[in-house]
Amino acid sequence: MRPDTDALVVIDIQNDFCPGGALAVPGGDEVVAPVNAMMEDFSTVVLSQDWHPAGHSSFASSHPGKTPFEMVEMPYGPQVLWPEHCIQGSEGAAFHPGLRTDPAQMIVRKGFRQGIDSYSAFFENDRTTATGLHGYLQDRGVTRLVLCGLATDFCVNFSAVDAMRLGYQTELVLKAARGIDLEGSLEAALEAMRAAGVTLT
Ligand code: VGL
Ligand code: ZN
Repeated sequence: MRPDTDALVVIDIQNDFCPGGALAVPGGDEVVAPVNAMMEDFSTVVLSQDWHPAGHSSFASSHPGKTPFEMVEMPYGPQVLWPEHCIQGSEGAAFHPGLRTDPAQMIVRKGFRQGIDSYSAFFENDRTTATGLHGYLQDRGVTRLVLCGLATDFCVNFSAVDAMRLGYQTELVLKAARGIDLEGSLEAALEAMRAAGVTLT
């Protein structure tokens, strides 16, 4: 068992990010078994859940003439446009049915504001609007995070870099994470995490 100062943060293991889902990550469902096993070691387990309203501004379908995976400029900076995914209350937004959710004390939802996307479990894509997760972890006395989940190059990457910025000792367990890999985004994300001081194991 890990000390109470360690938390496991499980990013977005939802049906839409698994094979057959709207924004399937290759091998996304392969993380379920290792993540379930890791939960045994932690007294604090947090799950994040991508949770968009219908017509969300990160969907290509909300931008006439645009197609998924194109970039647009949002007031807060560049944004990839995605297929419609993780719509609040939909089957696609539900956790993978094999994922253990009982050990989690906290489920943090993100991306629920119409005009702003949120990759990180800590801050939305303007990098300043907080989700509340940092306050929760601080209140629980957590200083060290172990991250896993989907997708390595988007939500996991942004969460890990924010965690370092907030002062957590941060580890990413690669066997329990999978990436989307848009034009080299996976290698770039691994490099960004290394540069930020994230331990990749
Ligand atoms: C994610 C793209 C859009 C993720 C969420 O969980 O990595 N990626 N929304
Ligand atoms: Zn999303």
